[in-house]
Amino acid sequence: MQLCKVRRADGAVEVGIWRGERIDCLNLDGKDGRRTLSDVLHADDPVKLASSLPIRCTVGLQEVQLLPPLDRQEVWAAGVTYKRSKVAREEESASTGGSRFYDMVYSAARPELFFKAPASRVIGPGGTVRIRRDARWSVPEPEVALVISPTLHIVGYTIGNDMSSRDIEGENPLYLPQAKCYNGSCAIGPVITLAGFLPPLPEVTIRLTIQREGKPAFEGTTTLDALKRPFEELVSWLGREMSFPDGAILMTGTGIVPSDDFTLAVGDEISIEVSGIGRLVNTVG
Ligand code: DO4
Ligand code: MG
Repeated sequence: MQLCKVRRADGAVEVGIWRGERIDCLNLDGKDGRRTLSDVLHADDPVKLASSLPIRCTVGLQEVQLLPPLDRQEVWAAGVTYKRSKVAREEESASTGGSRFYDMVYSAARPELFFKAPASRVIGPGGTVRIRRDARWSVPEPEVALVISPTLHIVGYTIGNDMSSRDIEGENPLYLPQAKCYNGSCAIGPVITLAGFLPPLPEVTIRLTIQREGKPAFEGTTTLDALKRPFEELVSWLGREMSFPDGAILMTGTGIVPSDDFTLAVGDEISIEVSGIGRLVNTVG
Protein backbone atom coordinates (compact mmCIF):
# COMPACT_ATOMS: atom_id res chain seq x y z
CA MET A 1 0.00 0.00 0.00
CA GLN A 2 1.25 3.47 -0.89
CA LEU A 3 0.21 6.81 0.61
CA CYS A 4 0.58 10.29 -0.83
CA LYS A 5 -0.26 13.89 -0.05
CA VAL A 6 -1.83 16.09 -2.72
CA ARG A 7 -3.20 19.60 -3.19
CA ARG A 8 -6.44 19.87 -5.15
CA ALA A 9 -7.25 22.73 -7.53
CA ASP A 10 -9.32 24.45 -4.80
CA GLY A 11 -6.28 24.39 -2.47
CA ALA A 12 -7.53 21.58 -0.23
CA VAL A 13 -4.79 19.21 0.92
CA GLU A 14 -5.69 15.52 0.96
CA VAL A 15 -3.97 12.36 2.16
CA GLY A 16 -4.63 9.51 -0.20
CA ILE A 17 -3.99 5.94 -1.15
CA TRP A 18 -1.99 5.93 -4.39
CA ARG A 19 -3.66 3.82 -7.07
CA GLY A 20 -1.45 4.78 -10.01
CA GLU A 21 -3.48 7.06 -12.24
CA ARG A 22 -5.91 7.91 -9.43
CA ILE A 23 -5.81 8.64 -5.74
CA ASP A 24 -8.40 7.64 -3.14
CA CYS A 25 -8.50 10.52 -0.68
CA LEU A 26 -8.99 9.40 2.91
CA ASN A 27 -11.66 10.91 5.08
CA LEU A 28 -9.49 12.29 7.89
CA ASP A 29 -12.09 14.56 9.43
CA GLY A 30 -10.48 14.76 12.86
CA LYS A 31 -13.44 13.16 14.65
CA ASP A 32 -11.13 10.60 16.21
CA GLY A 33 -8.27 13.13 16.39
CA ARG A 34 -6.79 12.05 13.05
CA ARG A 35 -6.24 14.72 10.40
CA THR A 36 -2.80 14.33 8.85
CA LEU A 37 -0.57 11.95 6.95
CA SER A 38 1.50 11.59 10.13
CA ASP A 39 -1.59 10.57 12.07
CA VAL A 40 -1.92 7.62 9.70
CA LEU A 41 1.82 6.83 9.55
CA HIS A 42 2.21 6.91 13.31
CA ALA A 43 -0.88 4.81 14.11
CA ASP A 44 -0.35 1.36 15.64
CA ASP A 45 -1.19 -0.25 12.30
CA PRO A 46 -1.04 2.27 9.42
CA VAL A 47 -2.16 -0.28 6.80
CA LYS A 48 -5.20 -1.33 8.81
CA LEU A 49 -6.10 2.28 9.55
CA ALA A 50 -5.71 3.46 5.94
CA SER A 51 -7.74 0.48 4.70
CA SER A 52 -10.56 1.14 7.14
CA LEU A 53 -10.95 4.91 6.67
CA PRO A 54 -13.82 6.00 4.38
CA ILE A 55 -12.83 7.41 0.98
CA ARG A 56 -13.77 11.09 0.82
CA CYS A 57 -13.27 11.34 -2.95
CA THR A 58 -11.27 9.88 -5.80
CA VAL A 59 -9.14 12.24 -7.89
CA GLY A 60 -7.16 11.74 -11.09
CA LEU A 61 -3.40 12.26 -10.92
CA GLN A 62 -3.73 15.04 -13.53
CA GLU A 63 -6.14 17.01 -11.33
CA VAL A 64 -3.83 17.42 -8.34
CA GLN A 65 -0.37 18.60 -7.34
CA LEU A 66 1.68 15.99 -5.53
CA LEU A 67 3.18 17.38 -2.33
CA PRO A 68 6.22 16.01 -0.51
CA PRO A 69 4.84 13.11 1.57
CA LEU A 70 5.59 14.53 5.02
CA ASP A 71 4.16 16.98 7.55
CA ARG A 72 6.52 18.25 10.25
CA GLN A 73 9.22 15.57 10.09
CA GLU A 74 12.85 16.70 10.04
CA VAL A 75 14.86 15.18 7.21
CA TRP A 76 18.17 13.59 8.20
CA ALA A 77 20.70 11.77 6.03
CA ALA A 78 23.31 9.07 6.38
CA GLY A 79 26.50 9.31 4.35
CA VAL A 80 29.27 7.06 3.03
CA THR A 81 27.09 3.97 3.35
CA TYR A 82 28.04 2.59 -0.07
CA LYS A 83 31.59 1.93 -1.29
CA ARG A 84 30.95 4.10 -4.36
CA SER A 85 30.23 7.08 -2.12
CA LYS A 86 33.36 6.50 -0.03
CA VAL A 87 35.57 6.35 -3.14
CA ALA A 88 33.97 9.46 -4.69
CA ARG A 89 34.49 11.51 -1.49
CA GLU A 90 38.10 10.35 -1.28
CA GLU A 91 38.65 11.54 -4.84
CA GLU A 92 36.98 14.91 -4.36
CA SER A 93 39.01 15.67 -1.21
CA ALA A 94 42.33 14.09 -2.31
CA SER A 95 44.11 17.37 -2.99
CA THR A 96 43.03 19.00 0.27
CA GLY A 97 43.91 16.23 2.72
CA GLY A 98 40.41 15.38 3.96
CA SER A 99 40.15 12.01 2.24
CA ARG A 100 41.11 9.71 5.14
CA PHE A 101 37.97 10.62 7.09
CA TYR A 102 35.74 8.87 4.57
CA ASP A 103 37.40 5.46 4.95
CA MET A 104 37.36 5.96 8.72
CA VAL A 105 33.60 6.55 8.76
CA TYR A 106 32.86 3.80 6.22
CA SER A 107 34.45 1.20 8.47
CA ALA A 108 33.52 2.68 11.89
CA ALA A 109 30.67 1.41 14.04
CA ARG A 110 29.20 4.94 14.22
CA PRO A 111 27.76 6.07 10.88
CA GLU A 112 27.87 9.55 9.43
CA LEU A 113 24.50 11.23 10.10
CA PHE A 114 23.67 14.82 9.28
CA PHE A 115 20.66 17.11 9.34
CA LYS A 116 19.41 17.79 5.82
CA ALA A 117 16.27 19.93 5.97
CA PRO A 118 13.24 20.95 7.98
CA ALA A 119 9.95 19.88 6.38
CA SER A 120 9.35 23.47 5.24
CA ARG A 121 12.41 23.34 2.98
CA VAL A 122 11.61 20.04 1.26
CA ILE A 123 10.81 20.08 -2.46
CA GLY A 124 8.09 17.75 -3.74
CA PRO A 125 7.65 15.70 -6.92
CA GLY A 126 7.88 17.85 -10.03
CA GLY A 127 9.35 20.75 -8.05
CA THR A 128 12.54 22.68 -8.70
CA VAL A 129 15.73 21.67 -6.93
CA ARG A 130 18.75 23.97 -6.95
CA ILE A 131 22.49 24.06 -7.31
CA ARG A 132 24.27 26.63 -5.15
CA ARG A 133 25.38 29.78 -6.92
CA ASP A 134 28.79 29.53 -5.22
CA ALA A 135 29.36 25.87 -6.20
CA ARG A 136 31.14 24.68 -9.34
CA TRP A 137 30.49 20.95 -9.02
CA SER A 138 27.00 19.76 -8.11
CA VAL A 139 25.31 16.37 -8.23
CA PRO A 140 22.04 14.78 -7.19
CA GLU A 141 22.23 11.88 -4.72
CA PRO A 142 19.47 9.31 -5.25
CA GLU A 143 18.65 7.65 -1.95
CA VAL A 144 16.08 5.38 -0.37
CA ALA A 145 14.57 7.34 2.51
CA LEU A 146 13.14 5.74 5.64
CA VAL A 147 9.94 7.06 7.17
CA ILE A 148 10.39 6.82 10.92
CA SER A 149 7.72 7.07 13.62
CA PRO A 150 8.17 8.86 16.98
CA THR A 151 8.80 5.42 18.50
CA LEU A 152 11.65 4.97 16.00
CA HIS A 153 9.95 2.30 13.92
CA ILE A 154 10.38 2.22 10.14
CA VAL A 155 6.80 2.69 8.99
CA GLY A 156 7.51 3.28 5.30
CA TYR A 157 9.91 4.10 2.50
CA THR A 158 10.15 6.96 0.05
CA ILE A 159 12.71 8.43 -2.37
CA GLY A 160 15.09 11.25 -1.48
CA ASN A 161 17.41 13.44 -3.48
CA ASP A 162 20.31 14.71 -1.35
CA MET A 163 21.56 17.47 -3.69
CA SER A 164 25.23 18.11 -2.96
CA SER A 165 28.04 20.52 -3.85
CA ARG A 166 31.09 18.30 -4.30
CA ASP A 167 33.65 21.10 -4.59
CA ILE A 168 32.54 22.70 -1.32
CA GLU A 169 32.69 19.47 0.67
CA GLY A 170 35.90 18.44 -1.15
CA GLU A 171 37.60 21.68 -0.10
CA ASN A 172 37.07 20.89 3.57
CA PRO A 173 34.85 18.22 5.21
CA LEU A 174 33.82 20.85 7.79
CA TYR A 175 31.97 22.61 4.98
CA LEU A 176 29.57 19.65 4.74
CA PRO A 177 26.54 21.57 6.09
CA GLN A 178 27.03 24.20 3.38
CA ALA A 179 27.56 21.55 0.70
CA LYS A 180 24.38 19.78 1.77
CA CYS A 181 21.92 22.32 3.22
CA TYR A 182 20.62 25.20 1.14
CA ASN A 183 17.33 26.18 -0.46
CA GLY A 184 16.22 23.52 -2.93
CA SER A 185 18.75 20.90 -1.81
CA CYS A 186 16.31 18.25 -0.63
CA ALA A 187 13.53 16.58 -2.60
CA ILE A 188 11.30 13.79 -1.31
CA GLY A 189 8.50 11.74 -2.89
CA PRO A 190 6.40 10.89 -4.75
CA VAL A 191 4.74 8.45 -2.33
CA ILE A 192 5.37 6.45 0.83
CA THR A 193 5.38 2.69 0.41
CA LEU A 194 4.20 1.39 3.77
CA ALA A 195 6.36 -1.10 5.65
CA GLY A 196 5.66 -4.63 4.47
CA PHE A 197 5.05 -3.55 0.87
CA LEU A 198 8.65 -3.06 -0.31
CA PRO A 199 10.16 -5.94 -2.37
CA PRO A 200 12.93 -7.95 -0.65
CA LEU A 201 15.80 -5.46 -0.18
CA PRO A 202 18.37 -7.16 -2.50
CA GLU A 203 15.81 -6.84 -5.29
CA VAL A 204 15.32 -3.11 -4.83
CA THR A 205 17.01 -1.20 -7.64
CA ILE A 206 17.80 2.52 -7.53
CA ARG A 207 18.15 4.18 -10.92
CA LEU A 208 19.29 7.75 -11.56
CA THR A 209 18.72 9.36 -14.95
CA ILE A 210 19.68 12.92 -15.82
CA GLN A 211 18.37 14.47 -19.04
CA ARG A 212 19.89 17.62 -20.52
CA GLU A 213 18.08 19.39 -23.34
CA GLY A 214 16.06 16.21 -23.92
CA LYS A 215 19.11 13.94 -24.20
CA PRO A 216 20.52 11.53 -21.60
CA ALA A 217 23.44 13.16 -19.76
CA PHE A 218 23.93 10.49 -17.10
CA GLU A 219 22.47 7.15 -16.11
CA GLY A 220 23.45 4.89 -13.23
CA THR A 221 21.98 2.10 -11.12
CA THR A 222 22.65 0.31 -7.87
CA THR A 223 20.76 -2.08 -5.60
CA LEU A 224 20.14 -2.03 -1.86
CA ASP A 225 22.42 -5.07 -1.71
CA ALA A 226 25.35 -2.67 -1.91
CA LEU A 227 24.25 -0.69 1.16
CA LYS A 228 26.75 -1.44 3.93
CA ARG A 229 24.54 -0.89 6.97
CA PRO A 230 21.11 -2.33 7.78
CA PHE A 231 18.32 0.25 7.90
CA GLU A 232 17.63 -0.53 11.57
CA GLU A 233 21.24 0.20 12.49
CA LEU A 234 21.03 3.67 10.93
CA VAL A 235 17.74 4.39 12.70
CA SER A 236 19.07 3.24 16.05
CA TRP A 237 22.08 5.59 15.78
CA LEU A 238 19.82 8.47 14.79
CA GLY A 239 17.57 7.89 17.79
CA ARG A 240 20.34 7.35 20.33
CA GLU A 241 20.22 10.73 21.99
CA MET A 242 17.47 12.47 20.07
CA SER A 243 13.71 12.19 20.15
CA PHE A 244 11.45 12.86 17.19
CA PRO A 245 7.95 13.70 18.42
CA ASP A 246 6.90 14.41 14.81
CA GLY A 247 8.74 11.42 13.36
CA ALA A 248 11.63 11.78 10.93
CA ILE A 249 12.75 10.95 7.42
CA LEU A 250 16.21 9.40 7.10
CA MET A 251 17.93 9.24 3.71
CA THR A 252 20.21 6.22 3.64
CA GLY A 253 23.07 7.43 1.44
CA THR A 254 23.93 7.26 -2.22
CA GLY A 255 25.45 4.38 -4.15
CA ILE A 256 25.44 6.31 -7.44
CA VAL A 257 27.89 9.13 -8.06
CA PRO A 258 28.45 10.41 -11.63
CA SER A 259 32.04 10.49 -12.85
CA ASP A 260 34.17 13.43 -11.74
CA ASP A 261 33.74 15.38 -14.99
CA PHE A 262 29.96 15.63 -14.51
CA THR A 263 28.22 18.59 -12.91
CA LEU A 264 24.54 19.49 -12.98
CA ALA A 265 23.31 22.43 -15.04
CA VAL A 266 20.20 24.59 -14.78
CA GLY A 267 17.41 22.94 -16.75
CA ASP A 268 18.56 19.36 -16.15
CA GLU A 269 15.80 16.88 -15.36
CA ILE A 270 16.68 14.48 -12.54
CA SER A 271 14.72 11.24 -12.34
CA ILE A 272 15.20 8.78 -9.48
CA GLU A 273 13.38 5.48 -9.77
CA VAL A 274 13.26 2.96 -6.94
CA SER A 275 11.54 -0.37 -7.45
CA GLY A 276 8.59 -0.76 -5.12
CA ILE A 277 8.31 2.97 -4.53
CA GLY A 278 8.10 4.88 -7.83
CA ARG A 279 9.82 7.75 -9.56
CA LEU A 280 10.81 11.16 -8.20
CA VAL A 281 11.34 13.72 -10.96
CA ASN A 282 12.67 17.25 -10.39
CA THR A 283 14.15 19.98 -12.56
CA VAL A 284 17.23 21.96 -11.66
CA GLY A 285 16.37 25.65 -11.38
O1 DO4 B 1 30.20 12.74 3.63
C1 DO4 B 1 29.50 13.13 2.81
C2 DO4 B 1 28.09 12.85 2.58
C3 DO4 B 1 27.90 11.55 1.93
C4 DO4 B 1 26.51 11.35 1.46
O2 DO4 B 1 25.65 12.20 1.50
C5 DO4 B 1 26.20 10.04 0.88
O3 DO4 B 1 27.02 9.15 0.88
O4 DO4 B 1 25.08 9.90 0.40
MG1 MG C 1 23.82 11.60 0.39
